[in-house]
Amino acid sequence: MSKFIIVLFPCILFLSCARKTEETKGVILGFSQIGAESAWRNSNTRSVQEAASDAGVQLLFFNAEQKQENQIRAIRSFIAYQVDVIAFVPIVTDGWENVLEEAREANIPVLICDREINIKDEDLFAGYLGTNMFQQGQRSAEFLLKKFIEPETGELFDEWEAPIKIVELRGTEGSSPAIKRAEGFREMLAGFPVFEIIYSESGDFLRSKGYELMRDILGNLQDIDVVYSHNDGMTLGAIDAMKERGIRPGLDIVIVTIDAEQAAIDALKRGEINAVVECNPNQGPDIMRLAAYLARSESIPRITYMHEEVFTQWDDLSALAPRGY
Ligand code: GYE
Repeated sequence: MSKFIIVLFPCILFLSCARKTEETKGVILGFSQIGAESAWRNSNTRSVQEAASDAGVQLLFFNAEQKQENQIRAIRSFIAYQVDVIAFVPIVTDGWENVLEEAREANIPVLICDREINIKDEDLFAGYLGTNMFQQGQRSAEFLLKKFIEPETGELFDEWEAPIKIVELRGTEGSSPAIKRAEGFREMLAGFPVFEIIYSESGDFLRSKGYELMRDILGNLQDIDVVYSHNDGMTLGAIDAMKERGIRPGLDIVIVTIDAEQAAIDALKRGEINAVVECNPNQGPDIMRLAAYLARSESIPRITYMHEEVFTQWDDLSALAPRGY
């Protein structure tokens, strides 16, 4: 029996791979990426490019260098080229009506990836594949509740003093991760007035801006208890600024960050970060799978979320596999 499984298993694997390639092979996919603002983004780009090549998808890839107008231009060029499917990562939520209308007129299905859009006519796109950013905000706040609040009494643990002062480093203004991560976080803390967000500013998801913001904040504000940062890049920059001032990240200031890059996991293991909320960039294989359905005019789910976890200072992370980004 066991021999049978050993022999059969690789065959099944081979057959399912072969079938996958067959379904996706030859699909022409136009993909507009927003740029290279973070290690997370670079990994997301790698995932899309590798998955396309594995699946035999012909990928037209454009990097918009953080400009919406470049993305709109790229999408128009995909329409002119008559690709089978258009996929794009909308840098901000608003302003996509016209170009999506043009895609619809050309009969080209559109898959929204990673970031969400805000649009009245939801039929202008076929579906969304990405991560649950509202939940990431909630999970970040959930960690703070565990860290600061005694579950039985609902009061602060003895070692803390109210109010708990929070600094928030937000992502790109008008982008869905910045909006949703802020909303989910606030919703979860709503019943706990001991938490006060004393400062909230956009660091554009950039490590350099995270550093600059934190340097300025530390010059102006005292007694910060928590930094909640919308991505690891900004967090790592903020940690540099704290160390320059002799502040011990993770001890003097509690740090919660989103993405789960290897560098953030390493900082968590060193005790310099207290919680890391995962945002999964490995979306390429699912994008190819959904693009293949759309190319065959089949419907896809309205929303597909990636699997994600939370890593905290209380977890044993010795067996955690290398992140790859
Ligand atoms: O968290 C950040 C990035 O859109 C979810 O964009 C993504 C965010 C990610 O550059 O690092």
